[in-house]
Amino acid sequence: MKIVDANVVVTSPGRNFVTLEIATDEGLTGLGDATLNGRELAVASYLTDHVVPLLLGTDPHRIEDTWQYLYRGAYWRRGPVTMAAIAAVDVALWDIKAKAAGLPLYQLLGGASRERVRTYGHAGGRDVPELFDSIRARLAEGYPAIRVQTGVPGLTKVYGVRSEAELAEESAGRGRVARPVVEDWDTDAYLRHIPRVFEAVRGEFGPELPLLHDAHHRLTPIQAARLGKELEPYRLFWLEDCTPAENQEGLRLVREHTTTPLAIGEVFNSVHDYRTLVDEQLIDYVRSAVTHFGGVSPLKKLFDYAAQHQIKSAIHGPEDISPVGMAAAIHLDLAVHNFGIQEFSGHTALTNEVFRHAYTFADGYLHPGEEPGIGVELDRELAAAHPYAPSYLPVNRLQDGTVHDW
Ligand code: CS2
Ligand code: MG
Repeated sequence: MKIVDANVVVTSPGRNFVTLEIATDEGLTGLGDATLNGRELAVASYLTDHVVPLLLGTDPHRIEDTWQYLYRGAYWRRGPVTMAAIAAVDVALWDIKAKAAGLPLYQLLGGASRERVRTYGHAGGRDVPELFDSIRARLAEGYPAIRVQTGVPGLTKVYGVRSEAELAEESAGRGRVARPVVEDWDTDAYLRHIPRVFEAVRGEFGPELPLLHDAHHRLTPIQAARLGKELEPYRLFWLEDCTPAENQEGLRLVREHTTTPLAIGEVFNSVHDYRTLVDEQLIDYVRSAVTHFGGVSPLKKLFDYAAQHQIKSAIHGPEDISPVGMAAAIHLDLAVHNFGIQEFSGHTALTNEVFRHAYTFADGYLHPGEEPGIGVELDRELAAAHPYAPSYLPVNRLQDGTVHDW
């Protein structure tokens, strides 16, 4: 079999997605997700200008060799743009291989290790009553675990905190912004507030519901250590991205002070970003996305490495991972032994029409379906009817104007 064509499709059915479609001389096609939120066109160009010409004429069955060729051959290694581009190739080739075998991808990854894939959903509210409503909405949708984010008194706009109405606006694409929105931040106010929020949530929803919280890299190690300690009575499933992730050594201090489980990795793009964290067992969950980590091949290797340290998988699955990236994730979730949990927010009805997928979400659990390959089809016409629209992630400033991690 030979690759005869490859195209990059940038579409915006509410938010931007970058998709690579590879076609072979035997009529099989494969899809890969290369979406990098806020920097989409950089990956599209990397693929179109520098990767697609190298793929034409090559054997799509040689996934590992192609991966190494693109990674080592470029000389300039790692980085989100490069690794999202390589991820799209990797997933598209796995899609083709699994279709050629007539099997769903998870069968090629070792087969199912479980019947279904546990998820967590997002709840948020500007204040506690609004948060409770949002938690109730997620519970009604069947989510067995819930990420809890809230507004902080005195701050006007905090990442991850939206009313249900704002969330609907955003998913419909009306939240797209041509320049980053500026949010505000005060760490002391946040640290004073969050333990009280979790106390209230436990009081209302009881001791059993698995609760997660994302600190989005905004704390120093000593601040994160204190937060982890103060949240211990509320027994979190995890505290996510508590410190700037690139300082792996910083997590030592957090770990020494708290038994709150730690999760990290959505901004990582290679195993080297995890070395200290895994070797020293400083975290409990690795949270990279298939789409940003170079694909299914390297993420499976990371999970196998993490398993030796009793660390579990928790693939990043926000709305900005396309259904193609989600499908690849769900196949991997079903197959790996050290699966932990899968983040899942779902997509709008329009997005699900552009990317028709075999995976299903029922009672809070996902299943990849039994279609050969990853089980996603791209409706090119519908995709073309919703062209790219510039959109940015927010920035965060302290009250004196200093830029802060968001
Ligand atoms: C978040 C993401 O899903 C998460 O845990 O941290 O929403 C993240 O902010 C976005 O994927 C950025 O594009
Ligand atoms: Mg996060």
